[in-house]
Amino acid sequence: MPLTTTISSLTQHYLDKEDKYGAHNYHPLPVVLTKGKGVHVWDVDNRRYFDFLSGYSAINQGHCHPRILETFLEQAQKLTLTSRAFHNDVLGEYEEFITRFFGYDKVLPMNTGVEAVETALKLARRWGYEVKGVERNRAKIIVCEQNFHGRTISVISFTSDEGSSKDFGPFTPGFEPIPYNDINALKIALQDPNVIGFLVEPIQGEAGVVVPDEGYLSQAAKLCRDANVLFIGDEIQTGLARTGKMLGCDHENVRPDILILGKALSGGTMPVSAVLADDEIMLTIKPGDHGSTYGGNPLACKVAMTSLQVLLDEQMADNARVQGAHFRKGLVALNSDLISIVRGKGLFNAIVISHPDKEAAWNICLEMKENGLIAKPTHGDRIRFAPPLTINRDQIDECLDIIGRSLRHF
Ligand code: IF1
Repeated sequence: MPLTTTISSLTQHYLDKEDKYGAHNYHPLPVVLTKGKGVHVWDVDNRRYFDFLSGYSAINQGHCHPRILETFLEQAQKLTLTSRAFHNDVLGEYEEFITRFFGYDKVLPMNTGVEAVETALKLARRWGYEVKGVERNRAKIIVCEQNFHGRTISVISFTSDEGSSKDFGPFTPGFEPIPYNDINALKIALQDPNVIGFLVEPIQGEAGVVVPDEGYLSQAAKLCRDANVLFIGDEIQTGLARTGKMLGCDHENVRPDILILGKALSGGTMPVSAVLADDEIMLTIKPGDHGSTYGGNPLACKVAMTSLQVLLDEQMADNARVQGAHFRKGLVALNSDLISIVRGKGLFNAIVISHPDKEAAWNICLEMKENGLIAKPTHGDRIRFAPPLTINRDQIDECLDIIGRSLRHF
């Protein structure tokens, strides 16, 4: 059911430019944003929206958070990049801060999320050969079907998403997919002595916010410990207060052997990611074995410290827990026959749309845009709802009203 969505000539002007000069590697909602503040963004026609994607959970602290911006602007005028060829007066301070914050011996700073995932895979393999003693080039890492860990060739080598991998082969070997949330499948896979790691998202994001059964993460961690296999937690999207705890693994008191962070680590200002581990793993990498031009740059380090501190000072995890529970209750109370499933944790939620029109979720997002809320479908029939963690109860109620009106109008 095609819906009319208003596209002004000014908006169309920007869409045309991107269409003509930019790669067509995305299919964005037809909205052109020009300003962001807190939970709101404005388009070029000065229409205001609630942002219910938050840059795929990179903007947990809210758009243009004043304290993060202040840090950014101050450091940007002082020293932005030294490379790791030289030391600087920020990196050590940051390394101490973040390792104490999460309780690990060391951190390896990178930039994008997928770089941190690749770094974690390299660390696990290096540990597998040099500490566990697996035969060289035989190391295997267990991954979950329907995962999303990024888009490099090695990482898409173990994706189950056809779109992410089709005609990008040949692929990197050494990864074994098992069903997510299936403890028995993990138990069987761990019997292979060449397995050195288990890479898992505490909640699967791109799959449509798939929350595993209570106990899955803790049982998986125990099975890994018993098999001398590293539990590698990809908290790039579930971490940093998004699910109502600082980390998704915190819901089950699981401490990943390798912790991967990204996205909101910079409050949506610039790509900052990090891999945390203890010395037995981290020190298998020697000088010159791994790195990146911008990894651990002073600007990123300062911004990351403030981005983390703000999460604590403004109790964003608690707010995510409270507002998220209220939001899910409100979604259920809409009693819409278009919603077949409501699921999530904290302010990481999604609805599954049931409707014969495969464009239904997309058209509902267009309708919500007309009503002042922007979100985007994933895998066709799921709509992810992930506002900044600063959202308050009145704003949640206003958004529930927008969602309800949009569903009814549809
Ligand atoms: C896109 C969603 C997808 C991630 C997890 C690593 C990465 C991501 C758990 C890589 C990135 C982004 C990438 C973006 C869409 C978005 C996403 F789940 F967040 F919605 F794709 F699944 N681990 N997720 O979620 O981090 O290299 O992007 O910094 O690629 O379309 P990155």
